[in-house]
Amino acid sequence: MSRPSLGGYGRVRRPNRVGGRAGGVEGDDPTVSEPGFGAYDLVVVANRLPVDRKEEPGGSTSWQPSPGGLVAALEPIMRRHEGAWVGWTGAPGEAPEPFDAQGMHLVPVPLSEEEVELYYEGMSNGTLWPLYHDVIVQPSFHRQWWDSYVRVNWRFAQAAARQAARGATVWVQDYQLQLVPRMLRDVRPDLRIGFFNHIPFPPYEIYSQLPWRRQVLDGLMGADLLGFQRPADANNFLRACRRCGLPTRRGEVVVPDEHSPHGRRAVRAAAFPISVDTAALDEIARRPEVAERAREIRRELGDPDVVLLGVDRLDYTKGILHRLKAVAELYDDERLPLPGTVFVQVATPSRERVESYQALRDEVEVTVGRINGVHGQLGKPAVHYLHQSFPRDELAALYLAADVLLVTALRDGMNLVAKEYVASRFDEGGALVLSEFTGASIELTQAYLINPHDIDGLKNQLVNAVRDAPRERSRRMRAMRRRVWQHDVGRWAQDFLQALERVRPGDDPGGEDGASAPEEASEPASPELVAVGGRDRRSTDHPGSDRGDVDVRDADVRGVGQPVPR
Ligand code: ADQ
Repeated sequence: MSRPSLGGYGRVRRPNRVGGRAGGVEGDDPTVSEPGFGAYDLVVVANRLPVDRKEEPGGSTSWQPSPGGLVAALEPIMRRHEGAWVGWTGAPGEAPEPFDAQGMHLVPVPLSEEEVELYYEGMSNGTLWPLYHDVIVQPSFHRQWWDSYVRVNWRFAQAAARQAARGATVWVQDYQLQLVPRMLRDVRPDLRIGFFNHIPFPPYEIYSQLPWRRQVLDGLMGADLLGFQRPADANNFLRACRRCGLPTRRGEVVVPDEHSPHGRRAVRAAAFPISVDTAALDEIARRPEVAERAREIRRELGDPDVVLLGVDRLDYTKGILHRLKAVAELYDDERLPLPGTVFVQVATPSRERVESYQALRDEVEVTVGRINGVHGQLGKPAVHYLHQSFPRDELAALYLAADVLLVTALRDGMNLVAKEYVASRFDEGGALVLSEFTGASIELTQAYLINPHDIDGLKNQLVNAVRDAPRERSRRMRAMRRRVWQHDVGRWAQDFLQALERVRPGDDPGGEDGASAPEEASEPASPELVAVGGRDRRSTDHPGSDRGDVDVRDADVRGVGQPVPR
């Protein structure tokens, strides 16, 4: 069976392939060739490195660990496996030489000013981000952005191929690098390749708008295991595959593969909901100085009866305007008494050069100003708005100070803020109002769940969260804490890597035991897409509903939605 023919990656020259053996890679420059293998058994490939560059007063630079769940999750594993991390420093221009920090080998990938604009701000954040988040904002489609995306993905793939030892595991992260799995497999078929999508994978009706929908699927298909936040995301992906003529069965896609002895291989798709470092957050929140700071925050706010809190990147997916609308109406209706209530909205600056983010910031700031204009008093704003980043312990103090955390995302892969809040509430106090459009809502079912588009419903649940008896609030918080203790970020990484370990590259997915034999597609493939599977499946396809063929055991294995005994 021939490999999928996708018509190439647009106008960009595809990387040359190294035939049937594992070997070296070629660079952007065809005269440069680096045969051989790297030294690392585990290579993480992510858009960003896990460190931030810090300019010291004397003009020198140092590297500080960048806070974040992914780094916390992977750091111990990276240390154990002698891992390398390939990523961008966050600043345009030349990249520093690879260096060692925090027990990891860090490999900076350079991005030019133009690539930051086209690949990062353009294709990643102007096309894929809005498309994958239910087109809350209209995605833009530009061929120049796509070309840059291909070029940059290839650069990341090359860098990873240079670091990976023979037979190593490479774990590619997120939507900015969806072509890397295929590019890597082409040059290094010896590798075990995993990919994790941190954001939702949209329904096919939305995904199909992408002019490069075939190429992106082909890019992902280079992986052995594709991880998604929710079973629904994995199902959306599998359905897109079927629509493109690739047979799927029980959470696997069968793809042609000339490197495999059987001429084909299985790509598994499953849900692995990401989480937080629960023990670390619990420990920070228990520090006496953090508890003292939480008390101080309430004093600074004027000792109100009720503190409402929102903590988000300033992003249109987070539903900040919906939240402000609900709170303002509750002030209007006097169902939230003033001045006894304050709302603190912390909004981290994000993607500030992207137009839709500038427009959102303006709208949020005008709205906050309007609410304070109507409801504020001298020295007592009704909404405190902080467009700033905070260190971990200050966030923990804010979480402890808040009676209610509001998470009103319109669409969110997971939402770690919700889990951080729960992990920090060792006192079993506080209440979580949580959008059902977050991945977190599948696990944190004891939250006050809301549909952020239903402003009346949101208002009612917010009032319930404020007014419910402390016993009821503690009962809910206790149940949610059990969940985040048992499913922390370490378990997420371990589950994913163990599932990737179980991939046996030589297996025949359509082999005699029939365990994972391909099934017929359940929907007609789009006529122009049938070439993806290497053969025309139209004659065997029959229209029908999406069978949602992520094996339900995927969900059970991860415990999604399952009550967890303590
Ligand atoms: P994000 O969209 O960035 O992540 P989220 O999961 O909530 O959303 O993570 C935000 C992180 O930033 C949290 O760790 C939070 O503590 C931190 N943060 C927010 N405001 C801050 C502030 N003012 N100062 C300091 N830190 C702040 C993407 C996806 C999510 C998915 C994650 C992980 O969009 O759906 O949960 O990746 O997979």
